[in-house]
Amino acid sequence: MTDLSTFPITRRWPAEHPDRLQLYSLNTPNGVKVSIMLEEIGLPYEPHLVDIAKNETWTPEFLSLNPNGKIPAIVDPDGPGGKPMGLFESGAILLYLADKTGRLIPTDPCVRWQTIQWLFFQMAAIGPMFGQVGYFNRFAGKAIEDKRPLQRYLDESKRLLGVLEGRLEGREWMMGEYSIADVATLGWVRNLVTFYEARELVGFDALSNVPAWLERGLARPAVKRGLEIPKRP
Ligand SMILES: N[C@@H](CCC(=O)N[C@@H](CS)C(=O)NCC(=O)O)C(=O)O
Repeated sequence: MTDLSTFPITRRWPAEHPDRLQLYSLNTPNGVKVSIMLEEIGLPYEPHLVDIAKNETWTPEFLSLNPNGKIPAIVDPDGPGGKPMGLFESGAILLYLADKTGRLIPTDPCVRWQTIQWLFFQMAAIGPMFGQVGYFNRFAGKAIEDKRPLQRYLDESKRLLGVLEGRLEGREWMMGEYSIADVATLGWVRNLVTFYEARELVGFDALSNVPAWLERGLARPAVKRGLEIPKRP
């Protein structure tokens, strides 16, 4: 039986099936990237709910796996060389799982790098900007009277959606084929126009390729399942 006791995170979130990949997460737009990916590739895993509303990412056990105190994070008992490995940052986890299974990343070197480029576009632009819209439009920042911060992030999010709209022209998915770039981006676009209540503010319905892509993505059974794992309490 695999021994994960060298990972302090397993003391707070014990592994019932230590031979399976351990996922520490919550169904936020960053969290669901990994659960969607795991559902897509069918790798056995054990999800553990980390309640960010209770500051559980700031506990010593969680910080031992991710010193940056953010979900998602994983421990793969069958890491490189068959040895257990911990990993955080959703983009790194997606790339790791894609390489481990040979799934959702093209093998042609040029197309592979372009997939990584669009993954970074999500990580560096879509996620941080849409997240600020959430803060200023829906959460604590909503009470701030000066609307310039909200407007700044709305403008940038609208511009980014325009980039995505262009990329999806003539393509079903961001790389043509469904890939980790879509896995990373779907949950963020969904959140922007639902949970963050910015659908009208970013002019979503004036677009055509992005809404059609989102609908296609949300219809995938693995996406439907992944969006609920681990479910918010
Ligand atoms: N760049 C990180 C961002 C992760 C992140 O921001 N996670 C949020 C939830 S979506 C979190 O754990 N927040 C808890 C907190 O800051 O207290 C990634 O993609 O993994």
